[in-house]
Amino acid sequence: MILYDENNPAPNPRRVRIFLAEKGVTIPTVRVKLAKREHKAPEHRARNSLGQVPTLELDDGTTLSESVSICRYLESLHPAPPLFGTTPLEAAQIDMMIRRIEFQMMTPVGMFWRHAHPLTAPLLTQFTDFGESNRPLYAGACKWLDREIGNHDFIAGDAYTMADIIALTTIDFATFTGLEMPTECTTLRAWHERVSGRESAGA
Ligand SMILES: N[C@@H](CCC(=O)N[C@@H](CS)C(=O)NCC(=O)O)C(=O)O
Repeated sequence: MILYDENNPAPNPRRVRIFLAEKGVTIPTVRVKLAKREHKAPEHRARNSLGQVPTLELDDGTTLSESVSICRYLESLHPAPPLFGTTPLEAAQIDMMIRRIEFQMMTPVGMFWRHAHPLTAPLLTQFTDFGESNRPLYAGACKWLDREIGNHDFIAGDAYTMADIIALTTIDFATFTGLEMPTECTTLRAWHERVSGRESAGA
């Protein structure tokens, strides 16, 4: 197996690296340099039709993309510790939080990155007012997640799961782009400190 990867701050490959670190599993990686547009080269597009990272290549040459799908596959191969829940209800709750974080938080972060950040300016026609309009959406999503965590230790309850990995990588990337977590999000901040203290967060 080979994981086609990219270094931080790219958030999506980091999801898979954190997942692997939590499992204690190592997979050989090949770096696909986004800054050099290697992800859009024909050989990488043959692995991932959208020309993105991460992509997992199996020993028979089959390729899998989408960070959450890659992690689901790896979860089947390495069930312990469980990161996608152990009961139908837990699995559904984790899935719900992953989808909500991706839509409510990652979408505004991605739009801000594409349309308001100087590093992406050479890559597309930016609509900076639109990009900036995602700043309050991200802040609102942080406040929503702050309330969702409530009295729980983790995003989807009392166990660390894939939902924590999605939220951590999204928030860290948001910070990199210049989007800040509102100061009143004290529960979210405490959660962030807790999960950032895990060894896997260094991935
Ligand atoms: N939904 C995909 C998103 C993958 C993605 O957007 N990866 C970024 C790097 S973090 C990328 O390849 N960007 C380049 C592009 O989209 O052209 C996943 O979860 O794997």
